[in-house]
Amino acid sequence: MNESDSKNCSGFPWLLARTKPDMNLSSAMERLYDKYPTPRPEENSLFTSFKYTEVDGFDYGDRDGKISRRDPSKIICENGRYYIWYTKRDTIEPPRGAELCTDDIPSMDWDLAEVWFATSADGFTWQEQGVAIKRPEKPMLGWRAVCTPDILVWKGKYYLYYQAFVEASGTKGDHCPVTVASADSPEGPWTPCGFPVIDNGPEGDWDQYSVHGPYPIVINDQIYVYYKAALGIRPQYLVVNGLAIADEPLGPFTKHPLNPVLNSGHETTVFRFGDGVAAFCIRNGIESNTIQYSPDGVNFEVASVTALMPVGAGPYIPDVFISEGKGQGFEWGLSHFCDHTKVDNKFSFLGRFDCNLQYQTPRSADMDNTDVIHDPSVYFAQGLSKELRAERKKKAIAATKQVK
Ligand code: AAL
Repeated sequence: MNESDSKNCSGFPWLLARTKPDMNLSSAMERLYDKYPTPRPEENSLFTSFKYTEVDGFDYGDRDGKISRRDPSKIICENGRYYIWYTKRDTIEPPRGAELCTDDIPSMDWDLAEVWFATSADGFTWQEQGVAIKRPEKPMLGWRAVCTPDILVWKGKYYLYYQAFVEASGTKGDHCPVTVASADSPEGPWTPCGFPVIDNGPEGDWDQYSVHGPYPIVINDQIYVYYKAALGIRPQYLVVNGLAIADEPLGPFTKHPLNPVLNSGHETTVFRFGDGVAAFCIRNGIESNTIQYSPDGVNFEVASVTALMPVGAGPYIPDVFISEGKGQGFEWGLSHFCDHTKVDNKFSFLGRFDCNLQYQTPRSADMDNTDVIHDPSVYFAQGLSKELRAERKKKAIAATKQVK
C-alpha cells in the first residue's frame, strides 16, 4: 500500500501504509512513523526475535554448580574455524557468597574464574581448547578472578580485554577494573599487560566501582570499548553503559564525556550497523528489551522493542574490526544461561542464539514475528516469593470482607 491508497480511506487505513497517512494521528501512531525506522517490524532491520539452541561439546560435570561457563566473547573466524573466549569456573564447591568464600571456595559464579577458549567448525558443536588467561599470583592484578573477556583483532595481533578482580566479588560489591592481554595468534600464548587499561572512575562517578563487560569494536579506525557499570546499591541498582576510546589497544583510553551512553542494559553487545552503531539493551533498565541505534556510537535511540534477548551475547560479526563500508550486522552467537531458582548450586552454561540482524541480506520470516509465544514454564519461573504470596492472599481475603 502506498500513500495514495491511504487517501481512499476515511479512517486510519486497514492496510498499514509505509509512509505516514496525511491525517490526525494519536501519539502512538505518530511515533510508529516518526520514531522507528519503518512502521512494520518485519521491514525494520533492527527488529528481530531470538531462537535458541543447546550446543554440544562443553562438559558441566554433575551440573552441581562446580563447573560454570559464562560471559562469552564475540566470536571470530580464523584458520578455518570459529573461536570464542569465556569465563570458566571449575571449583571444589559452588558459589557460597562473600561471607563463606575462601581461597578455594567462590563467592559468586565468576569468582575464582579464568578465561578459557573453544573452537568450532559449525557454530553448534564446540571443542574446549584450554585456558587462555590464568589467574596470576597474589597480589597481582586479577589474582582473585579473571573473567568476562572480549576479543579485539588489531593490525594482525589479538587482544583480550577482561575484568581483573583483586578481591572476591561481593566483598564490597562487584568491584574491578579492566585489563588486556595480547597474543600473536588466537591460540595464544597471551601476555597480560599487568595494569588497568580502563580504570574505575573518580569517587562518586557512575563507574567508580565497576568497569564490566569490556566490549571492543573498531569505529573510525579507533578502538571503542563499551562497558557497563551499576548505579546505586544492590538490589535496587541500575545498569548503564559507557564508552572509552583509544588509538592503540593498550590505551590510553579516554572515557566519553557524555557517558553513560545507554540508560539500560545489563550486558554489552554493540555492532556497526549500516552507517551507524546499534546496541542491545537487555535485562535492566527502563529501556530493557530494546535494540537501539545511533549515528555516532554515542547518541542512541530505541529502534525496536523485542523479547527474550540473549544474556551476555557474544555474536559472530564478520566485519566487526573493519571501519569502512556499511556495518552488515550478524545472525548468530553464543550467550549464557543461568538457573536463578537454584540457590545452592548455581552455575551458568553456554548456548547458541540466532537472530535476524543483517543490514542487507534477505531476512528470514522465522524471526520477524513480534507475536512470540513463550512456554508456560518461562512465566511460572517468575514466581511470587513466599512472603509476597502470603501478603497477596491476605489482602485478597481482606478485600472480600469489605464487599457487601
Ligand atoms: C556478568 C557481567 C560481569 C559481572 C559478572 C561477571 O554477567 O555482568 O562479569 O561482573 O556478571
